[in-house]
Order: sequence, then structure tokens, then C-alpha cells
Amino acid sequence: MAGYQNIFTRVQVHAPPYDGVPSEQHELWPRAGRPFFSYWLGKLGDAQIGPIHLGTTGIASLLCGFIAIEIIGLNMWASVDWSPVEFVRQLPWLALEPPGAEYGISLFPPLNDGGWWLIAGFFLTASIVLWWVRVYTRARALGMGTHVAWAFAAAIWLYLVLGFIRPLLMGSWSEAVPFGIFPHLDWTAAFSIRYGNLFYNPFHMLSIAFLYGSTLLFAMHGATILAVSRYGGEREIEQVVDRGTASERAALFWRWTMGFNATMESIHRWAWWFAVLCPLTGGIGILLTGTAVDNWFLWSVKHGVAPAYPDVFPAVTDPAGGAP
Ligand code: 07D
Ligand code: 07D
Repeated sequence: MAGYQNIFTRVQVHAPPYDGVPSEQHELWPRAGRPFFSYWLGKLGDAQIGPIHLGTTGIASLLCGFIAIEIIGLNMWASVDWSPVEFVRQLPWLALEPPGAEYGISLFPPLNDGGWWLIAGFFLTASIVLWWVRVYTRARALGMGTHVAWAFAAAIWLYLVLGFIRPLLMGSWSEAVPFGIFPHLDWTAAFSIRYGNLFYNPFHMLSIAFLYGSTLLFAMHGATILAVSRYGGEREIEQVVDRGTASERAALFWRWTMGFNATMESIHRWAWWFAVLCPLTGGIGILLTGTAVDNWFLWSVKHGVAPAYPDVFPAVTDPAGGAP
């Protein structure tokens, strides 16, 4: 069945554009834009594009996001002397760095010494939080649960720990992540080394297990549903309760291969928890680093997780006569 072996949707529904169910709340803003159809986007998802609900928080979020990107971009551009060519050529290496350690958690460091970083961080955070409110209120307006919002909140937790909560606890903005593509990777590597190898942080271990677990679950679930799509597996509603359906085959497949199967409901709970626990445990691990634990390798040696390096070299005599 070669037809099932690609990522493109095989069926496109062409019906008159549909506005969607009425909202369950009083709406200040109408849905905007005349819907249209896109054949190519229909290959990846629904072919109908729009209408979209912008709303107060949506517009405020976009505005704050625009201001943040503008501040980051202009600072990066200024750092290559306003050369458009160099800006594009060096973009992955350019940075907007947080204030130096000498400013602690001062709210007003000089603009060119981290001040712009603080302002950009403020607007980026406002943008992300406003987007979270939009996710929450749109779900409510549709009479849905707010599971997406709470999953997003888990990612925001890690983001806030990295750039706000931990720097506050450490008493210095200089602990925070710089804006920049490669600079934020350098920060990540340097952070690991500075605190004695993050691999020995048990919460980094947990975060990795949930990251890898998420990809495994995603592959298992995606593959299973595609494998029963010839029986209409993606049409979940009538499938859940009836015998002999795609859903039952999907469940039986796993019961026959592993002896145990998730249910049509529980597989989504597994996926949600694995995804959420990745940044949730990660954020705990970062929060503990430098605040409660200064060196994860030595911490591991102390707790019997890692062996101490063997004492193979004799102690060096202090040439100035002090104790070795
Ligand atoms: C696929 C959903 C779409 C999202 C995308 C990212 C921006 C930034 C900024 C030009 C899976 C959009 C990117 C808006 C543009 C400028 C200045 C999500 C998908 C396509 N990282 N990180 C990336 C962020 C941290 C790390 C890529 C953000 C921590 C490593 C991208 C944050 C640490 C690697 C990016 C953040 C860390 C990356 C691809 C915030 C520890 C890579 C991301 C707000 C967790 C990879 C060059 C992706 C790479 C990569 C964005 C935080 C480590 C630029 C927005 C501080 C080791 N990170 N990151 O696909 O190729 O995510 O880097 O916290 O190897 Mg990062
Ligand atoms: C960053 C949550 C914030 C993002 C938000 C999104 C926008 C863009 C875009 C419109 C990702 C905002 C979005 C603004 C809008 C559009 C398009 C989530 C984020 C709110 N590590 N490591 C992790 C591995 C090493 C280090 C987690 C593996 C080394 C540090 C993850 C390896 C060193 C940190 C993980 C490895 C090191 C991490 C991230 C292997 C470097 C973190 C989970 C095989 C030399 C972070 C506790 C996540 C963490 C983290 C994986 C190695 C450093 C599981 C597989 C030893 C400093 N690492 N790591 O969900 O939580 O991120 O640590 O070697 O801070 Mg690591």
C-alpha cells in the first residue's frame, strides 16, 4: 500500500467554506477573513484556510512579539554596523546578551549593556503569556477542555525558569540565556560545564527520558492510526465503542504483540503527560542548578551515582611553601 507511505493527506474535502460552530461566549470580536481553499496546505492538513479569531489578546500578543523581535533584530543589525549583507551572513552568530554580572538584578542597566535584553525579554514574555491566555479563552469559547493551554504552560515554565526565575534566585540577569541562534547553544554548553556536567542532573535525565518517550509514543500512535486508516481509523468517534472497527484492530495489534494495549482515550493521556513532563522536570533541574547544587558530577559522587576519579597523581607540593 504505497499510498500510505508518505506524510501527505490523501483525501481533501471540498465543501462550501464553513465558519465553524457558534461560540459559547459573548464575543467582542468577530471571526475575521473570508475563508479560501489551498490545495497544497490541504496536503498537510485541512484545505480550508480561515476565518481566524484575532481577539484582544491575539492582537496584543502579536504586537508584543513584533516589538521583541524588532528590538532583538535591530540590536543584532547594529552589532554589524548596520550592514544588511553582514546582518544576513552573520545572523546565526549574532546575539543580544543579558546584562553583565556587575548589574545584578538591576532593572535599569545601560541600554547597550543588557538594557535592551531586559526590554526585549519583557515583551517576548508578555507576548507568550498573552498567547497562552488566547489559547485558554479560545478553548473555553468552543466548550473544550483547556488541556492545550496547560501543556503550553509546561513549556512556559521551563522558559521562565531559564530566563527569569533562576536568574532572580541567583541575583543576576547575567545568568540568563542570550537571544541568538548559536549564542543560545553556546550558553547551553557552557551552563552544563559550569555546573559540573548536566548529564549527572537527575532531572535532566528525566527530561530526556520524557523527550525520547514522546517521540516513541508519537511514532507508535501515528503509525498505528495510519496502519488502520484503510478501515477509517482516523474517524475516531464511532470507532471507540464498536467491535471489529479500525480502533479495535489497532488495540488488538498491540495486545497481540505486547500483551497490553493503550485505549483510544489513554494513548492521548500518555502522550500529553510525556510531553508535559519533559519541560516540567527540565525546569526543576535548571532551577536546582547553582541554587541548590553547584556541581552535578560531585553531587553524583557524593550520592554514589558516579565513581570518583582515581587518585593517581601525587599531591603537588606548593612551591611557595604552603600546604599541599
Ligand atoms: C519544531 C515548533 C516550531 C518552532 C520553531 C522555532 C524562533 C527563534 C530567533 C532569529 C521544536 C522558532 C524559533 C522563534 C528565532 C532569532 C534570533 C519546535 C518546533 C521552528 N530555543 N536549542 C533551536 C528556541 C533553549 C537548544 C532551534 C526558543 C534553551 C539546542 C530554534 C527557546 C536550551 C538546539 C530554537 C529556546 C536550548 C536548539 C530549533 C526559548 C535548552 C538545537 C527549535 C524561547 C532547552 C536547535 C541552532 C525547534 C538548533 C535549537 C529556539 C531555548 C537548546 C532556533 C524559541 C535555552 C541544543 N532552538 N534552547 O525546532 O538547531 O524546537 O539550534 O526558550 O540544536 Mg533552543
Ligand atoms: C525551550 C521551552 C520554552 C519554549 C517556549 C516556546 C517562541 C517561538 C515560534 C511562531 C524545549 C516559545 C516559543 C518564542 C514562537 C513561532 C514559529 C522547550 C523549551 C515557551 N540534552 N540541556 C534539555 C538532551 C546536554 C542542557 C531538555 C539530550 C549536554 C541545558 C532535553 C542530550 C549539555 C538544558 C535535553 C543532551 C546540555 C538542557 C530540554 C544528549 C550541553 C536545559 C527539554 C543526547 C553540552 C534543558 C534540565 C525541552 C532542561 C535541557 C536533551 C545533552 C545542556 C530533554 C538528548 C550535556 C542547559 N536537554 N544537554 O523541552 O530542561 O526543551 O534541562 O546529549 O535548560 Mg540537554
